[in-house]
Amino acid sequence: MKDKLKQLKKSALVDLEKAKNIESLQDFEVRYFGRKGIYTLLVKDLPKLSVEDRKEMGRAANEIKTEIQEAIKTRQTELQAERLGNIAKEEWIDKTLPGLCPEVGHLHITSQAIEEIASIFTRLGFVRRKYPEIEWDWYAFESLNMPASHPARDEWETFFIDLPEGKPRQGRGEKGKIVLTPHTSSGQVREMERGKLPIRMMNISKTYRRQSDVSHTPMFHQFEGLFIDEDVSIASLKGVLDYFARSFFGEGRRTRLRPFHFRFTEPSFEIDISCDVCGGTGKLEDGSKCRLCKEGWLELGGAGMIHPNVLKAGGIDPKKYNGFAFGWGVERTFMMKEGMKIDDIRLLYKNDLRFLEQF
Ligand code: FA5
Repeated sequence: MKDKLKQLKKSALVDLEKAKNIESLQDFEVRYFGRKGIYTLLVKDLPKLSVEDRKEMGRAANEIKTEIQEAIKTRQTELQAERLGNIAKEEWIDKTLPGLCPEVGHLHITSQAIEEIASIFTRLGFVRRKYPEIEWDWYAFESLNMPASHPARDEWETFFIDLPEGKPRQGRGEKGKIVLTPHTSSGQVREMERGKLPIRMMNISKTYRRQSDVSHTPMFHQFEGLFIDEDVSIASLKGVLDYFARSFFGEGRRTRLRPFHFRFTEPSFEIDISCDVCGGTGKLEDGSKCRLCKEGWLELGGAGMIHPNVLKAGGIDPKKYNGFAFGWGVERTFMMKEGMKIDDIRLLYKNDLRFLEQF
C-alpha cells in the first residue's frame, strides 16, 4: 500500500504537468479523485489493513491527497494566468489609436459650384427662383421669339415628352408640346408673368439636350440671369458678367464677348473664357491639339439685351422697360476654373467615386 501511494503521487504530479488547460485539469481531478478515481479506489482498500497499518496508511494517504490538491491549485493559477495572457495578446487593443471615422460624404462638385455661383449673384441683388424642368414649348421656345418652324430651334436638340398637346391659352395661342427644358431661358417669361417689376432673377436648373461628347452631356445645368428695369444698358450687362468672372475665376483668366445671334436677345453675345487645360493656347505641352477647347477659348454661355417680342410675350411694355439676360453652363463654367483640368465633361456624371472624391 505504501509503495502504491508513492507511485500514485509520482504519476499524479507528472500527469498534472501534462494538463495544458483548465478543462484537462478538471479531467485530471476526476481521473484521480472521482468516484472511480485512482486515489478513491486505492483508499477503498484501507479497511482491509490491520488497525496499526490502517492508521499509518490513512495518514499517509491524507497527506498525499493534500499535496496533490495543493499542486492542482498551483497549476490552476498558472493555467489561468496563461489563459489571460493569451487573451491579452490575441485581443489586445491600442486604446490610444484614433477611432474609425464613419465615411462622411460631401456635395457633388456641380452642387458646390451652384452654391458658389448663387452666392456671387446674390451679392449683386439677384433673387433665386425655380421654374419647371418639364415645360411647355411656349416657354421654352415660342415665347422666346422662336416660332415652331424657325431653324434656330434645331440648335437646342430637344427631348420631347409624349403627352397630349396643351389646351389653347387665352390670347396667346397654344402652349404646344411638352419638352425637357433645353435651357433655363424658359424661366424668363414665367418670371415676367409674375408681374413684379423691376426684375433681378436668377434661375439655376437642370437642362436637357440630345448631345453627348467631351464637352456635352444630355443632362447639364445652366444658370440664367434676368434683369429688367427702365434704361438698362449693355454696360450694366458687361459689369455684371465681369464681376462674376472676376469673383469666380480670379484675375488671371481672360474673357471675351463675341457677337452672336440668339432669337430672344438683340444684340446678342457669346462669352468665352481662356481654357485652363491648355492655358489658352489651344495646344498641349506635347504639341498636340487641346482635346477640350481645340482653339484656346471655351464658350461659357450666351447673353444679350432682351428682345422686345419677349418682353411683350411676358406682358411687359418694351417702350417703357428693357433689360438683359444671360445663360451659362454650370459644368463648363467650373471646368474652366484654375487647376480643374477636367478634359471630358462626361466624367462628372459617371459616378466614379475615385474621380468625385477629388473635389
Ligand atoms: C442658351 O442655352 C441660351 N439660352 C443662353 C442665353 C440666355 C442667351 C439668355 C442669351 C440670353 P446655348 O445653347 O449656347 O445658349 O447654351 C448656353 C451654355 O450652356 C453653353 O455655352 C454651354 O456652356 C452650356 N451647354 C449647352 N449645351 C450643353 C451640353 N449638352 N452639355 C453641357 N453644357 C452645355
